[in-house]
Amino acid sequence: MTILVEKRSGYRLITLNRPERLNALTLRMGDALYAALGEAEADQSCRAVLLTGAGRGFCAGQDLAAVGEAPLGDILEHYNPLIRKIRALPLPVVCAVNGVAAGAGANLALACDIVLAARSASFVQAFARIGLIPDCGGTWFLPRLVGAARARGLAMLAEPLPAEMAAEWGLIWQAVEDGKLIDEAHVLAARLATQATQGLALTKRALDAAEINDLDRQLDVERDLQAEAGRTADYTEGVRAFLEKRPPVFTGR
Ligand code: T3D
Repeated sequence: MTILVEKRSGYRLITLNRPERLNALTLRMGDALYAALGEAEADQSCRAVLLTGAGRGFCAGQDLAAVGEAPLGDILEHYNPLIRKIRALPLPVVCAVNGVAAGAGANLALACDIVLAARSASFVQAFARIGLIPDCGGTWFLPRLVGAARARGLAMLAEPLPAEMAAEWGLIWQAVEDGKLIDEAHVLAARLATQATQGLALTKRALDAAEINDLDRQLDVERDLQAEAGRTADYTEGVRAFLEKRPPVFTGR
């Protein structure tokens, strides 16, 4: 099984599982990951996803021994839906980058909502080393996360960016002690699973929309999505809990 799924209380742990190849992606593995995300979305009890890798790497990108599986552009017909799925998933997706994240593997991580990385992990836009361009959203994520100059350096030099520097640059949320990574990621996923799920899903939509909107248009987006958030039971509960001076009990509805 190249993708392992474990149901936890309120969330699912999804593990990339080809450790002998640093979890390099094959088309079947990409499709299996897509299916696992779809199953998480369809499960009413699942309110967050935690993605990580088995072994010493997170994901080394496309399996270069399997590129003959399909023409280059066709490979992305399998991986692009994966990136779109993560971005559009109405659940928070936490990524625990346990080791090197290279090529499509780096950008798979960057597609997630909150990225934690072990201090020993690194991010490599490895594409330039083999004559390719950053894909799986790399050319979109990089300049938005770290700015134009750093995006170009990362993409064109293909040097590993250590986790701590990735956090300093704003590429990821946090670098964490290696031995604490998975526990901290579980705590975060479990915490997110108790939050106002629909509000978080709408937040994802608003932040993604902001990437292309001017302020005027974005204010309209916020108005419309806030109206949706305001119709959720969790909003009612959040306000009631505040007024009653107690912690809210959100149901994700
Ligand atoms: O259509 C399209 O658009 C194509 C899509 C492309 C998307 C992409 O992702 S392109 C980029 C592909 N990925 C890479 O170029 C990264 C290749 N890997 C590396 O540069 C290095 O392995 C790492 C920097 C990631 C890690 O280095 P290191 O020294 O820690 O590990 P290693 O010894 O290189 O790798 C360990 C094993 O995993 C090794 O196998 P072995 O020798 O023990 O049998 C290595 O060959 C294998 N491995 C690592 N990455 C890949 C891989 N095997 C296949 N494909 C890989 N991408």
